[in-house]
Amino acid sequence: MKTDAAGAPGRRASLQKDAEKETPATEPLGQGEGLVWEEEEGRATLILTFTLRNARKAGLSKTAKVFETFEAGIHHLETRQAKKSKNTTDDLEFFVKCEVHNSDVSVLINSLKKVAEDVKTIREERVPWFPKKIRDLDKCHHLIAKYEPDLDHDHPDESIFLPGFGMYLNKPVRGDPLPRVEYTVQETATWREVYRKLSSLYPTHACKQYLDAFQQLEKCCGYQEDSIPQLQDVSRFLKGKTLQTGFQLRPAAGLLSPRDFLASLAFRVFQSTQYIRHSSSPMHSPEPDCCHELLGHVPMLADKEFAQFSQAIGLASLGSSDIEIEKLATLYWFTIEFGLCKQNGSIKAYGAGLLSSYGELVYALSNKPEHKPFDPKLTAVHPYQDQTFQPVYFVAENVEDAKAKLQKYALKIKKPFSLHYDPFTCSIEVLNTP
Ligand code: NLE
Ligand code: FE
Repeated sequence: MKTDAAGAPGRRASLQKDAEKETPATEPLGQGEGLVWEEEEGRATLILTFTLRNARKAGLSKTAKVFETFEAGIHHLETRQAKKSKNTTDDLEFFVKCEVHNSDVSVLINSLKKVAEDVKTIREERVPWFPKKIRDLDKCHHLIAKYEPDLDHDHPDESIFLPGFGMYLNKPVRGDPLPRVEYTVQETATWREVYRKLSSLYPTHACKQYLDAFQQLEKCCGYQEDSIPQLQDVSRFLKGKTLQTGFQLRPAAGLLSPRDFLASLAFRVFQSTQYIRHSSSPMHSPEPDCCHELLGHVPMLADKEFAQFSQAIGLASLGSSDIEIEKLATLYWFTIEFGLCKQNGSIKAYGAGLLSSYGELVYALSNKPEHKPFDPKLTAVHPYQDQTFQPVYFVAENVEDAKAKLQKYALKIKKPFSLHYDPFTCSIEVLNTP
């Protein structure tokens, strides 16, 4: 986040009189940073400055024509007399903020160069599109195909690609309630096995926040070994009065792109799969399934501090570059998925990937893997793999401390704007935009 005036070209493009007071004569209008915001449906917002010579005789209408030709939506247009010109009354400097189709950006700039001088988009920086309202999450459903059924015959969950599973792979549609799924006897048997084994480990292996929430879920939300809880009921429970972390679940068809997945966390929305792992490998699945969501993620999302931690990663991801997204996804991986924390002199698990896998939960708290202290800067660039157990786990002092460290880290991510989340309207306010 930049707060200096140079980071806000809109503010520098003051009216003609003010410009004379504030802007040194040699500095062009709008000097600062040029941003191209990727808008929905392929539209970009563009900041331009240029000089028009002999504006009185020619040029003004030609300039306007360029914007008309590309059907640019003008958000802001200002002019002032050019400072360095001999012919001051007739040369104009322009500052224009407009919106055009992504594919027209460079053609428009080239056309402008034919009629005007000093055309600048001033250090162009692309800001990736991100959702601003909760309903924009309808566009955040890009899947990552981790396994190719034709190529990866060893993958235990190959059945999730079979047509019969189609009914679980619901593409969420705006306003759709979470679908209720009728699980088969075999699927429920898999759940039973996973549930029974894991709940015997939790008292010694799971962190306190997890245990408290799990107890609540068993008491009030139908968590039990004989039936798979419905996402709809669990979502209502998380959002409702009892716990009030405001998290809600949303159906996802599989593993989502990190950008889309993290963006939903900013709105306290957790995208969850609904199908269940293959019965041949109940104690570990390399990718998410409903055992992982319900036993791994849901209890932790019921904890206030943890919910804030999750949302903080989500907010940090909005509008971030691909490199930053990769780092945040790595942080997510080593905390929300595979995090450990200290508790009363011992180490416990709070990561969902551990709490949903009997095999890895036992292994993670044994002396086999390496344990390192959680430090966002180092953790964010630590290599990870997603095929089998992790060789390294990061240990946080506690959830509060992890949250504080993460928030400090997030503040250092460079963005030419800042964000504010309004929990009442579930929308993002973008501040300091050009
Ligand atoms: N290994 C986890 C499990 O077996 O439930 C799933 C991890 C998904 C990232
Ligand atoms: Fe997960």
